[in-house]
Amino acid sequence: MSGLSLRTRLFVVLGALFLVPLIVGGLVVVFVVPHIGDDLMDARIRDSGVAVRSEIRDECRLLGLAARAVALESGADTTTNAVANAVGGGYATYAAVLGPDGTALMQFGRLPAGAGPPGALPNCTSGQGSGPVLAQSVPVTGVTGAARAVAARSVDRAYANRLADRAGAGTDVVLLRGSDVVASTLSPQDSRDLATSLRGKTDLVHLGGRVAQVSKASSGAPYVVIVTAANTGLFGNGTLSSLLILLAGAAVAGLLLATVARGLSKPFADLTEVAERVAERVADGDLHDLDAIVELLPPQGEAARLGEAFNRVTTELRRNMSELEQSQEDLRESLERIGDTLVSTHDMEALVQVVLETAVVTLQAKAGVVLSGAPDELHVVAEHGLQVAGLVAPTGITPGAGVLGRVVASGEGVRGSIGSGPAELNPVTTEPGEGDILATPLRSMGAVIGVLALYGREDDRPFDATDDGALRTLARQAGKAIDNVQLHQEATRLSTTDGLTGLWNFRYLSMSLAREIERSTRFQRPLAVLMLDLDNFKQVNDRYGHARGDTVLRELAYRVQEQIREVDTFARYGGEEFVVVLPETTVEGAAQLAERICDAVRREPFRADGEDPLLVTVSVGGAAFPDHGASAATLMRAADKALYVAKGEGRDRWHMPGA
Ligand code: GH3
Ligand code: MG
Ligand code: MG
Repeated sequence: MSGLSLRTRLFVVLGALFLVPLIVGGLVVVFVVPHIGDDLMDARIRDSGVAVRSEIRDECRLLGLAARAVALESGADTTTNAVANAVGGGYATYAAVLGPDGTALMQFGRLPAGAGPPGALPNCTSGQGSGPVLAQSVPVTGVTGAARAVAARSVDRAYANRLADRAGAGTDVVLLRGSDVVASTLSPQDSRDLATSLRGKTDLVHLGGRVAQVSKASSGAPYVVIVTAANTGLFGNGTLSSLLILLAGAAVAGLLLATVARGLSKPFADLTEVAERVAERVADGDLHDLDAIVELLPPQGEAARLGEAFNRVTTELRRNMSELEQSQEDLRESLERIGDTLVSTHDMEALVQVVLETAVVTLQAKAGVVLSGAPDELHVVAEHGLQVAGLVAPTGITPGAGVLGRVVASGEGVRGSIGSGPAELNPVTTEPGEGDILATPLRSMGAVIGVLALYGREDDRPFDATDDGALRTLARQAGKAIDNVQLHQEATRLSTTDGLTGLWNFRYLSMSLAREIERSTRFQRPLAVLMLDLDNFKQVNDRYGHARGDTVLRELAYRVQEQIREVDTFARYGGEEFVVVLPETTVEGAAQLAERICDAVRREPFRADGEDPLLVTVSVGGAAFPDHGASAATLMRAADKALYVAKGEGRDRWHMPGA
């Protein structure tokens, strides 16, 4: 039974419990009930027998009364009337007044064939076997020539039917004289067969499907009387119907059992199904929505408790899995973060810091450092946890010196215990001198620019080849990002600076001036601009060539740059015209600077290798915010006007309204 499902087992056990009483009940129905039926049947047939015999005896008595009536009436009336009254009143089927020799003086009705002469008819009360007629005769007195009066009734099929009616529905009656059938409700053949099979029997006899009661001829009932009926038992045809009932009962019980077994086993079937589903999910590594599966379980009972236990297991499983997923997610996030940062940031230092921190966290290092500056002396650009780990921050490292310097010089990474033997692990005093190190060169534009180094693992396990691979990957990505930053910086620089002089270009000047005007407007601070234009510059180009003109422009830029402050914006406005934006500067301050610029240009001739020195001068126009202009455009126009004035006044000078 161990291989069977719970449902089947329940079915079998419950079946046994139900079937035992059912079988007992069935046996009762099959074996006892028919007997009860038989007994009832026997009693009924017996009663029928009694009823039939008493009917015959009553008939016999009635015939006696009829004969007596004929005798009496024959004395008082005519014999003709006497016999006619007996038959006409229904008391007899035949009546006669007989002479002493037995011949009929007067008769009415007919005797059936085989009844013999009327004088020879036996009295039914004598109990002697009679032919097909019941008869009684009495003496007649006082009537001339008459001796006896007779009343008789034909014993035929009609009479048998009457008897059968008395016996009850479904009953047949057969009357015998000796072994001859006198009258019967059955066919002549059936009657003879029945008579044959019952010969010599008395009382109740069971014959196949019939019951018969046989009673001997007696006084008043001079026939062997057989009363018979089909044995229908309690429910008709006993055994078959009992079997049908049994089968129907078994079918109902079976259905009931199947339902009960199913109801009892369903929670376990559900649990099994849920367990299988969860197992499938776990096998697929998908632990989401497990609750939804477990909720399929019934809310109460043992199965529910099993389900709860099961839920705890899945919850625990899911917790472990989600922790795992979380740590994977953390790693993925930090890698994504570095990816985002690397792509988006153009701040070199922040970028290097992120790379370093990602390396430290990912490889679970105690500390880390990034040095750059190759091929010159290396300097720290990012560090993490050095002080906490009790490590010296590297200083004064030159490529080729110590562990870090060698990585930069050779372009080869290093992994191992510092100072453990090999030359590449031999430190200088100004870098960490003990513990484990994992370092890899940082490259940009194909050249080694620095080194990324990690010191010691949190769990004190030495760095392995996998760690090395991971660090190289990070360093490679960092290198690409640094390239990006440098390219971006170069592009930005190119787009806002002038290629010839390296000064800010017109575009940057516009942005810068707008910003300064806004700031001065908001804080009501002074602001001034100077516009510069070289004097007779066309002649320089014409006389010495365009290249010499370019050199002069660069020299001018240099000389003016020397005169201005860090916060001032010095831009090439276009051609040989320049603009200086002077925040926090009044008309007086601007005028002083204009003077200094003119002087710085004029004072020394412009020299160039293998060329004649050139005397160059510049004219300057100034304007102040907000007196000469409250917007960028009006301020610049005012400065241009002032420049025009300076040119008009003879060049090599400055002009500024109000100064
Ligand atoms: P002035 O300003 O004193 O009135 O006389 P100018 O000769 O300087 O006249 P202007 O300002 O109109 O001359 C502009 C000249 O500057 C024209 C051009 O030959 C020269 N120039 C402009 N841009 C450049 C440049 O980028 N390189 C060189 N070499 N020359 C330039
Ligand atoms: Mg000009
Ligand atoms: Mg000019």
